Amino acid sequence: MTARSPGPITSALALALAAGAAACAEPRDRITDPASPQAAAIDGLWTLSLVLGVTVWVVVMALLAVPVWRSSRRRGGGAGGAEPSDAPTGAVAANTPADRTVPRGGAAAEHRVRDPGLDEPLATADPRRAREAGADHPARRRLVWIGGVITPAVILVVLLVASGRVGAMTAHVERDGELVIDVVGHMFWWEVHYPDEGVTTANEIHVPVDRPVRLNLTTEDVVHSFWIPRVHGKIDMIPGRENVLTFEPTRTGRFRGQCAEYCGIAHAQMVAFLEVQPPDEFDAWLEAQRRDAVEPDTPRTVEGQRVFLEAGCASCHAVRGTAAVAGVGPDLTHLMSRQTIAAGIAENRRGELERLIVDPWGVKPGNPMPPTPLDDDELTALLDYLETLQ
Ligand code: HEC
Ligand SMILES: [Cu+2]
Repeated sequence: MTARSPGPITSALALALAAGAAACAEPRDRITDPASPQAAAIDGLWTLSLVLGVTVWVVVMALLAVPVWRSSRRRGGGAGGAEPSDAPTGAVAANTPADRTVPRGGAAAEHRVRDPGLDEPLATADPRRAREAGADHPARRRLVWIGGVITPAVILVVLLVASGRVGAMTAHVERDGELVIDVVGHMFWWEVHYPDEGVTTANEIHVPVDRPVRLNLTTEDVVHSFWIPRVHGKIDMIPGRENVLTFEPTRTGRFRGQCAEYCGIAHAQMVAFLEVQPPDEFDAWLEAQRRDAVEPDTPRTVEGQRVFLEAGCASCHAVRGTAAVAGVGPDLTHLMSRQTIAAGIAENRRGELERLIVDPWGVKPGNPMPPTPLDDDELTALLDYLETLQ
């Protein structure tokens, strides 16, 4: 009994179809659909480069195909002695540079001359054709000048001017009323501060629509690269340096971002989200974030807070309004206001929180958070407490 496995072409087709179907089924966050003038400028430059590149490629391929097609036709339809191998050896050899280097009558020269596939375009017996085929024919010279020098120069100048303009449009300029946010890269999550508001959160950056945003980007450890393609290009986060990114989101929505510079084992799981909200929603969010964490008010949540403070969590995390003030991991004051945990890797649900506490490396390999051994009662109380951190 042998089952026939699909061939490589069938598999590739099936894969392409599946990828296409998945792309169509999930239209939620298309990175080629700009949501700010800065991203639109970058997208425009990308499209221009693509169109010019494809045009050049098509023209070059056509120029390459014409002589191949011509020579194959000549050889194929060569009636009555037009075969180059029938040509007098002397006339052919006179046109080949090989004639000068290879001893006359040598086996190599003989072979070259008699190989129609290799020598035919250059070593033709017809002197007129030979001149046409030569590099100094005026038509060829024109082709080299126009196609090889002038056109590439024009294309490069167009791209240079266009990318200079996009560079100027996307560069940082101070804008009136800009919202300042400090983003700090960590292995493998993003710390987010609103210095003017005294707010700290992680991984999900909230901004109002139609207001300029200024992100001050630094890193706590290695080089990361901050990239939310819907609003701007990539920019590195470099130790000892602050890089600035400014943009003005013009559409509301939740836009996915990604660390774009390899930073270690969980680099690919270092996701950020930009939440662009209507101004009143943003203000309400900011107001809620400014508050300290709510005091636990049931015996179970009081017990949960005790576990949190005593089981080691507080040596890495802060919960504003409690004794936990550490900044090694994300600020958990308003943990439940985030949709995802572990930098966009898991949904923010009780089951995932439990998994993160019991088996943090199972959720995210390389995650610096250690597993915490807790008995069932402690774990339940801790989860009850975490769920109050709205
Ligand atoms: C050694 C430091 C350390 C300890 C101890 C620690 N954590 Fe963490 N924790 C981290 C780091 C770092 C992250 C970010 C991981 C990532 O996303 O890559 C994290 C992430 C989290 C998150 C997800 C937050 C978010 O918004 O993504 C929760 C919830 C959390 N920890 C709870 C706890 C609890 C509860 C304890 C105690 C049982 C604990 N942690 C102990 C370092 C620690
Ligand atoms: Cu990174």
